[in-house]
Amino acid sequence: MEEAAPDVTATTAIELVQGDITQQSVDAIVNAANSSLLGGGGVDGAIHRRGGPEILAACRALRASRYGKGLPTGQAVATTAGKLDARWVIHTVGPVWSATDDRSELLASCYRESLRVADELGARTVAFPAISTGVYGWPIDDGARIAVRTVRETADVSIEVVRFVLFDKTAYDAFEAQMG
Ligand code: AR6
Repeated sequence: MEEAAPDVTATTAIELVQGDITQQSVDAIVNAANSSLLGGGGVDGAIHRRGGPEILAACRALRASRYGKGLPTGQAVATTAGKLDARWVIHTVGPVWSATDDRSELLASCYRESLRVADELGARTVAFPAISTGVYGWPIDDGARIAVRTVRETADVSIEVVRFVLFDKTAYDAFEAQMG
C-alpha cells in the first residue's frame, strides 16, 4: 500500500491573545526556559508554579539522561504538562539578546524546533510566549517579527493552531503589527 503523501499545503492558523500562557487550553504549551531546565522567573516560573512538581521531576530526569549538560540554545524538548490544561510542555531555550552578535537564527530555531517536537508528538494546538523578550532582553518588535515569520515559514508540520500568548499590551501590539 502506498503511504499518503504529507499534506504540505495545510496551513497553520495563527492566533494572538493577551494573557497568561498558563491559563491556556491547548495540546502543547511552550516554555521560555533556560539551559538548566530547572526553572527560573518569567514564563518559566509561572509554568512550574502552576503545573506543579511533575514538570520539574521530568526536567530533572532529562538532565540525568539525554541533556546532562543542559538543553542547548535554540533546541526544544517536551515533558508532561503536570496540572496545566495541556498534554505537554515544550521547553526551549532562547538566546540572550546581543547588540553586537546577531542571534536571530537561534531565536527562529526555538520556534521551528518547538513546532517540530509538537508535531512529532501529534499536537494540533500550540501556545507560545514571546521567547527571549523578557529576562533575555530581546526587543519586542524584532522578537515578534522573528516569531511570526518563522511560524509562517514552518510549513511541513500538521499543527492547526499556533496561539501567541502575550503578557501585556505592548507585546500584543507588536505581534499584531506583524500579522499584516
Ligand atoms: N504568560 C505569557 N507570557 C509571559 C508570562 C506568562 N505567564 N510571564 C511572562 N511573560 P521571560 P526569556 C512574557 O523572561 O526572555 C526565565 O527566568 C514576558 O513579558 O519569561 O526567554 C528562564 O528561566 C516576555 O514578553 O523569558 C530563563 O532564565 C516573555 O514572556 C529566562 O527567564 C518572555 O519573558 C528566559 O528569558
